[in-house]
Amino acid sequence: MQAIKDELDRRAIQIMRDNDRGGYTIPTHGLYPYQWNWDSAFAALGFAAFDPARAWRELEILYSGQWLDGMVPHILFHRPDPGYFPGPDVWQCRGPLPSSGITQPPVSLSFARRLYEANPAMGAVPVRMLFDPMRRWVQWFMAWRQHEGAICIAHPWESGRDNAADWDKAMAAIDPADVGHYVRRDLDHVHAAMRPTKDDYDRYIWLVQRGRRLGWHAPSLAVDQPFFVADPTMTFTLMRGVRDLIWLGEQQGLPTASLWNDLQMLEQGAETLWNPEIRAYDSRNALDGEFSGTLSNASFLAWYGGIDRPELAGTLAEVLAPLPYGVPSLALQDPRFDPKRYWRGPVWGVLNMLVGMGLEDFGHPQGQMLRQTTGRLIASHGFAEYFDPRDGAPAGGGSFTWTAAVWLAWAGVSIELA
Ligand code: 9WN
Repeated sequence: MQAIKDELDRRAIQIMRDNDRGGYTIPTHGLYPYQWNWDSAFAALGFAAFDPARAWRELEILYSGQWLDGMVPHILFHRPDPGYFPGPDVWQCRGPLPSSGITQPPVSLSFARRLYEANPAMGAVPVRMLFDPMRRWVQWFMAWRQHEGAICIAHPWESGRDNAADWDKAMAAIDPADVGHYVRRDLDHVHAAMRPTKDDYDRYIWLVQRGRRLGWHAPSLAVDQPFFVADPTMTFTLMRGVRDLIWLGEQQGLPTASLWNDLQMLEQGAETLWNPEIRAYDSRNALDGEFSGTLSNASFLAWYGGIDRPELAGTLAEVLAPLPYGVPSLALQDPRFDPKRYWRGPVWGVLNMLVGMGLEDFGHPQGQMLRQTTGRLIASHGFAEYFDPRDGAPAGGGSFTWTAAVWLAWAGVSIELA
């Protein structure tokens, strides 16, 4: 058994090294040739298992792309690559590095704490350097993405769960008739059945065009928002991030007062996402107040955010029961369930890990179970981008950084292979 684990460790490390572009990591060769925000945070955790200094470098480079207003972009386009659309020429942003104009879940705030805890002597300098940029990013979320205390997305890509069923109704309100001609590049790499539809893409690009027209100026973008949905992914990752940032600040004697206020507001906001009809956290359209009625893997991030809700454990048990590999991105019972299509059914190692870590923090046995399940999924089906939740068949891109990182940081640690 030890030999199998050693071989998987070796392969995971090799993937991280192959995707390393000298200080930052791409998610996978071909499909995603740039630095993505939350992928990079997972990459840092993966590196921490074998090269802690490199782990901090990943975060430092990510924050070097921070905008003056505090936002940390979802993609940094360090070197041009025609293999991905939309590239820097489409976004036309004004940050310190060529970037996209939207953000992604702030898991890097929490992963910085994990890096620090693993080696406080090495972490003291990077924490002192990153603390203020991190705090400014939190302020940006509270100023420009907050609605009744919950954190919203202004583009489906911000959630990291691009084509989740959560956004269907809100996206339907956008008329992308004037989007014009564009050429997708993702379909050169992955079968169309595993990717978002053309209807989705038209709206993704239409929202980018709107941002560009408004110069990516946050106050202008906030007027007559066409899409603004309060998202459990953002709300709970930020909530956890703020808790961990407070912890880091206290370790290093840095100012945390504003963060306590933010945390209180986020805790109130989380309550507005509880949908009693599905007995779980749900996304809520901030423009009309309607819940989406979606049981997704983000519905179970509450523990990760620091909230224990016994009723939620019952719903999770029902969602997990019919499937062998962890939390699907959409519950099997949902008529919109599509086992291969990206965030509308497949299992993602990263979400299994966040949900599992939260459960473990509260001592719930489901956490350890998810860790073992995810470990076995990767051991038998490889380091794919995501997996069919019914049989674990690999889907999307291969040799994926964050799946390797999940293995090294969590799922492969204390794995019991049969
Ligand atoms: C758009 C890189 C990213 C992940 C997202 C995932 C996917 C991009 C895309 O890939 O999104 O940001 O082009 O499909 O949905 O979570 O960060 O791995």
